[in-house]
Amino acid sequence: MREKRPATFLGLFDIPLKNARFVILPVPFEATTSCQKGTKNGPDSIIFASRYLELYDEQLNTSPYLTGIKTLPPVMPDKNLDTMSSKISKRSAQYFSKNKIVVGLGGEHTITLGLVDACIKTCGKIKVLCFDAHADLRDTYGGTKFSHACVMRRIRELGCNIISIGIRSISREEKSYLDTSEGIKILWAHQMEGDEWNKSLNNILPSGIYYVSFDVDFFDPSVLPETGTPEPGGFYWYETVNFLKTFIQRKDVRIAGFDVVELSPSKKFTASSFIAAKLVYKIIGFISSRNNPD
Ligand SMILES: [Mn+2]
Repeated sequence: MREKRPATFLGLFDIPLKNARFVILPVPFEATTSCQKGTKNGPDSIIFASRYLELYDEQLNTSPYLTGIKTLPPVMPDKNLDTMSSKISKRSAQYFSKNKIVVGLGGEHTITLGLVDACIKTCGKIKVLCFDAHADLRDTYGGTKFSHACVMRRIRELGCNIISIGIRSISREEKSYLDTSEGIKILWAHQMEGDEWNKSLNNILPSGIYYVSFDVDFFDPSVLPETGTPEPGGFYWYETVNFLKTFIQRKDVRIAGFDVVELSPSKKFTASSFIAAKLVYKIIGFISSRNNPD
């Protein structure tokens, strides 16, 4: 039984870094969550649930873990929000620079800033594709520039283009910023009804190197209720996974790293944690099953 195995992603035994194509970086950081607290328990809960997933993927007819997945020690939280970001950046840069695909497990959405910073420093010009219910474009929130509600604005200030999809909650201040800024594109949830968004979105997403940030509140709360700030009108499992498959397997797109953030598990053993864990493994599977190796 795999539950006797280590407390690693999928319960896999440790492998040397050189044999890993993916590194799982848990970041149990929570300082500014607005609504439902508990995102600091996200990484542990995802890892716990992942140990019960099947290693074989019937959609891909492969066992994606065979490409090498190593779970790293967590980045321990720091009280200072600014230094936490540079701590995450320094840790993850060690792996981006070795061409590893870094998989950040949050934690609140703020952790994405450090990960993207490291990704830019080592991969150069990248684009950020963000799945989220919220625009996260505030300049400050709760008295800090490093709130989860500001993360995409801070990332834009790093100089990379952002495409945010599934957005269905934004303030007037953020909308004014959006209307007067370049380099940020939003696809609103109300424009993504029906089956067509999968195709039309792939037509407008440019080629290039991407960092993907997945806030689990992109999903409808009926799919995944346990998140920091839930919003109605979200997305379902298959439309999301099918979009990810088409996008990730495009020959003109490369994924340098990704994160899954904002899971706020009420207890260790929940459907929301399983869904987040399976999402991580699905994305790993889509990246590792591409015809052209990265
Ligand atoms: Mn969000």
